[in-house]
Amino acid sequence: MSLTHDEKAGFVRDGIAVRRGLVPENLITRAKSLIDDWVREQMDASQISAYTQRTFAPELGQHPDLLDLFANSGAVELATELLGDIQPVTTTQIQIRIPEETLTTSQPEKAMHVDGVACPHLDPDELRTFSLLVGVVLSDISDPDGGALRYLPGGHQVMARWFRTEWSRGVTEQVPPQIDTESGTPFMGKPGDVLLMHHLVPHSVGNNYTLTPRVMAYFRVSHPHHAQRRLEALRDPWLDYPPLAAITIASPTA
Ligand SMILES: O=C(O)CCC(=O)C(=O)O
Repeated sequence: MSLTHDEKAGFVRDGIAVRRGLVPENLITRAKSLIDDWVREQMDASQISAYTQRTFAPELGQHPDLLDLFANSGAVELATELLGDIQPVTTTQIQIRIPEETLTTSQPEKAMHVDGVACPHLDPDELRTFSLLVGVVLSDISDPDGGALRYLPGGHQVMARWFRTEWSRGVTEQVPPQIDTESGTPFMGKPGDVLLMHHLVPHSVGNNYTLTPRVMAYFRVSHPHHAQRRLEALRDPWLDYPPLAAITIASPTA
């Protein structure tokens, strides 16, 4: 399992790589059935806001059938190829966008942000950053209005510049104004597709106006040194990506 030179160059330029159909069907079926059971039997409708901020199915965060989506699908190899070395991944985040029509309370949208910086539910001084977000599609996402994740290709460069020149700890804005107003590219896909997204790519998510829940499993992957240099990694987008050094040197705007 490996990324082509074009995929790596695309990742340097856009902050994104997508591998369609990477996760085998049996892993998707097991994960989906666990989540469906949780929704039917354990989901508390009054907690939709809290699940949206953190994770749906918190009880399943360390379930081996969910961790397998990353560990036994080839995704771990792709992440390691980008970062050189990774910290073990021990939890899964499940994000469901519930069809508006079936909601009894509203599900908050998420404005453009990068994860772990100035999160509305965290102390603005606290950084909960990582190096790479890996998203596994668990439902059919064929309508951009179906609660698709929206990302800004190339936004990692803008964010790094903002962190270097304007931002400081305690700032409550999540992104600079020119990014806040962007609507982003919807990430569409089918169960088993995998998104590899640089930690500085801004993204948002809106309501689901279809009749089908949109389900994603996310894995937050860190370079082993990330925790000791969170601030530096916000300002230098390639600090956590030593294997990409040759490509980033060849394209200096990256
Ligand atoms: O896909 C989603 O629901 C949004 C995930 C996200 O942006 C987050 O959890 O920070």
